[in-house]
Amino acid sequence: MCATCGCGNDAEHVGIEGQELTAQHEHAFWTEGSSRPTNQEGGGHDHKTLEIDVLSVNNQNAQKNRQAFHAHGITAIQVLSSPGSGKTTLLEHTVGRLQKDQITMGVLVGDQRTDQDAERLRQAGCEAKQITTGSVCHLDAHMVAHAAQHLSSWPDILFIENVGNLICPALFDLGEDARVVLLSVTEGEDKPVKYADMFVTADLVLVTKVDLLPYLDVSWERFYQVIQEVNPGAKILPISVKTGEGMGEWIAWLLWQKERARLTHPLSTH
Ligand SMILES: Nc1nc2c(ncn2[C@@H]2O[C@H](COP(=O)(O)OP(=O)(O)OP(=O)(O)O)[C@@H](O)[C@H]2O)c(=O)[nH]1
Ligand SMILES: [Zn+2]
Ligand SMILES: [Zn+2]
Ligand SMILES: [Zn+2]
Ligand SMILES: [Zn+2]
Repeated sequence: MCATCGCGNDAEHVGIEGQELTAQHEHAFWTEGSSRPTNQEGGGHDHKTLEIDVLSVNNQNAQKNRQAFHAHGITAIQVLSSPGSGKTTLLEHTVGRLQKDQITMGVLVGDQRTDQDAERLRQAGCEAKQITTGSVCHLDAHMVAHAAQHLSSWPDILFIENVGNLICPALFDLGEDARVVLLSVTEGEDKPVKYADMFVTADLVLVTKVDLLPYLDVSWERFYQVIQEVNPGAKILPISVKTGEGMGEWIAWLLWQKERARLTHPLSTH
């Protein structure tokens, strides 16, 4: 929840792969040494505790996710943007590229309703699990742990596609190693200033749909300049799935994240 708007107070209608998350349940993904999903021992809990301090509880859960990801040799990349900026499309086009580099990928994808994005990603050839957030406008670390538990194997890179929303997802650490924020050229170059929290937390900003720039009154340089002013530390790349522009740099960045995670967490198996 965005701490004040109350959008996350009610976790009752959260669905993981079409099953509602009930009040009492197990947390197998966080259990140390759990080799793979299903029927592992884990502590159950009462969701009322989540209301005490949503963000601090989320941070604790994110830390557990991070440890579990590293223990399983998973590099986790969170993908964020407003609705329709091209998150799922980019991931669909990423599957085959990573396969060429012998890297397996999986996706956990959040939407308010429907499993359409997960289905698209399965069609593209990777394992994908849908989280439906119901009345909640963002993913939290707890939902991610439950969805991860449904994976049939641990991928080298796990993408977590958040609900399309430039506001409160910025506040929630999901336990990822890096954050990618997409901004499509049709949204306007003022968005990084207006939705600064989102852009400040990005490790990589992808300016998407640059094939459409000839039809607009804004240049790539202008996007670059505005994003750089808001977050001087972020890497910023232009990308288009239509022309393939930027796809090579995107894949290189992902491979570097994988390598960085391996060097930072030498105990992980990958
Ligand atoms: N011209 C152009 N269109 C694109 C590009 N990438 C995505 N699109 C189109 O943008 C639309 C939305 O793309 P999605 O990938 O569904 O966007 P999303 O960010 O996953 O959307 P939500 O999950 O609903 O937030 C689709 O019609 C895509 O075909 C691109 O590089 N160029
Ligand atoms: Zn909200
Ligand atoms: Zn739980
Ligand atoms: Zn999507
Ligand atoms: Zn929210």
